[in-house]
Amino acid sequence: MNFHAFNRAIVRTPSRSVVEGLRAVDFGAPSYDGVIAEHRDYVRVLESLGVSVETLPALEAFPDSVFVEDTALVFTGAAILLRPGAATRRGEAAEMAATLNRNFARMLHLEDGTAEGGDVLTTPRGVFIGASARTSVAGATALVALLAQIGQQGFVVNTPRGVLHLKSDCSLLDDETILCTSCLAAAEPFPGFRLILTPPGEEGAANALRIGDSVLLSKGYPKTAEVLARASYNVKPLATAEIAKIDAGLSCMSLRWRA
Ligand code: CIR
Repeated sequence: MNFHAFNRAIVRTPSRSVVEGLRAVDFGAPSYDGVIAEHRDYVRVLESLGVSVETLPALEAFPDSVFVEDTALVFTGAAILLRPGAATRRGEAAEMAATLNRNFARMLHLEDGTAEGGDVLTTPRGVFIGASARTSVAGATALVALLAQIGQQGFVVNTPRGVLHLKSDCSLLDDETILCTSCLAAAEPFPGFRLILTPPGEEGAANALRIGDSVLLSKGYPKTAEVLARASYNVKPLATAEIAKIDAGLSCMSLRWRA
């Protein structure tokens, strides 16, 4: 199976409250109009790549609810509803339940600990779950058991300390290759994979998103773009400067699967 042949996605319109989104370090609030523009361009690119996108309405009560990736894991035919670790985000999962029920024949629920989708990297060799400040060891362990029920093998690894999510520092480029920061690579969490490292100073580029034959990459990382182009990836730069102010990147704005 080609792990990037997504043809369906769920996104959520950013709420006006997105300007109050969680951030580890406050470099200033993102502008609402700026986030809307980045989200609109993101959806357009997904659609241009043949993905059918369902857009859910904004949720003002949840400033970070545009980052739907953290609420669930989705696979062909099955979804797992997660339990976000951030207290202000916990209710986002329940808001996603009805949509998942409509789209997936099988639905499982994480009942123990916490886990956010940003900590989960799905690959052809298994599903890597990063224990982090948001994904507890109990949540990650319970997730491994749920994954087994839908025929997926889960592995618990560590998200580097001080990094929000595992996928803040990595992304799957193809069935054998992961784009990864040096910091994450040092722990050797992905045995058997070829790693392409983000050049020093461009760690923020690691949260890329492969869709079909394209790799969506945050704008402003020219060295990473060059490394990927030289390795024959078809790079599509997308603006993420506003969502980056609230610690977000490209994977977080959608749930993606092949129907
Ligand atoms: C948060 O701290 O939860 C949000 N401000 C950013 C979430 C980004 N999610 C992701 O990359 N999966």
